Amino acid sequence: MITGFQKDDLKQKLLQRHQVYGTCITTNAPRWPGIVAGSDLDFVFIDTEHIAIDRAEVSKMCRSYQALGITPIVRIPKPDPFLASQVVDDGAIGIIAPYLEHVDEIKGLVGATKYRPLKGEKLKNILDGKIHPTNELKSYLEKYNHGNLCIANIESVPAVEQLDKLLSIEGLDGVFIGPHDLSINMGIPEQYDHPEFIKTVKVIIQKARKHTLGVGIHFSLEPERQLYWIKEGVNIVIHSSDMALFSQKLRADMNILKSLDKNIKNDEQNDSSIII
Ligand code: 3PY
Ligand code: MG
Repeated sequence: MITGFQKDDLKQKLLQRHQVYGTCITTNAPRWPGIVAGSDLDFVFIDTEHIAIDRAEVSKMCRSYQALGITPIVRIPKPDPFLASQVVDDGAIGIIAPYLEHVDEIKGLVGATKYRPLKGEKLKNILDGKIHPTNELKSYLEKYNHGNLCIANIESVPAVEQLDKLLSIEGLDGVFIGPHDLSINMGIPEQYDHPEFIKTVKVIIQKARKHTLGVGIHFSLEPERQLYWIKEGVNIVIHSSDMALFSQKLRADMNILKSLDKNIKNDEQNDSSIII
């Protein structure tokens, strides 16, 4: 463990309204955590919604990043509290679930991250405020789940329509805006400069800040897009992914290398035309 790293580092930074920085990680290559650690990130976002990584690999990734002082946040494939508490057992500090639109989904995820390992009727009654845990149980659960983060992926019109209700759930720490799903749900696929898209993202940011939650938007495009949204109030910077950065750089480099090749071919063609 890196000296000084505390499990609740990211939570504290968010509470103090600091900017935090991370990227999406899709590879389980053993050398990757050390390489990523060179970029001074606060967190990594490990996505198991769209990326095929199995449970043991996710756990190894979480523990490696944690050992390097980087907070692992894992997106589970669906808003299932059993999956959420499982991934925390496996070493995730933060969990995100996609496409949240219902109060009960967020409550279930708060239960899984803040009241783990409690489940079933008792947890439901506590979350609904019908019963209260004893002081002993409360302090046990607080200690057991210290530093855990519960983050909601907001990425649809129905979610935006009842955002205040969704974001008022106690125990929720932050919002990740999914621009791809949101734009598709709005009927304007990938039109990230569309005035309606910009207006909607601004509403989500303002509401998240009003509820004192961290908020970020995950773009795999140029950093200027992140800068724009940082100026609009984003404090969780989820920039790109290993896969996107690699493919963008590889494509750009190949274009440079092949342009030389094209020049040579053009020269050869010119030469041959001279010969002819
Ligand atoms: C989206 O763009 O929909 C995402 O969920 C990005 O992580
Ligand atoms: Mg999404």
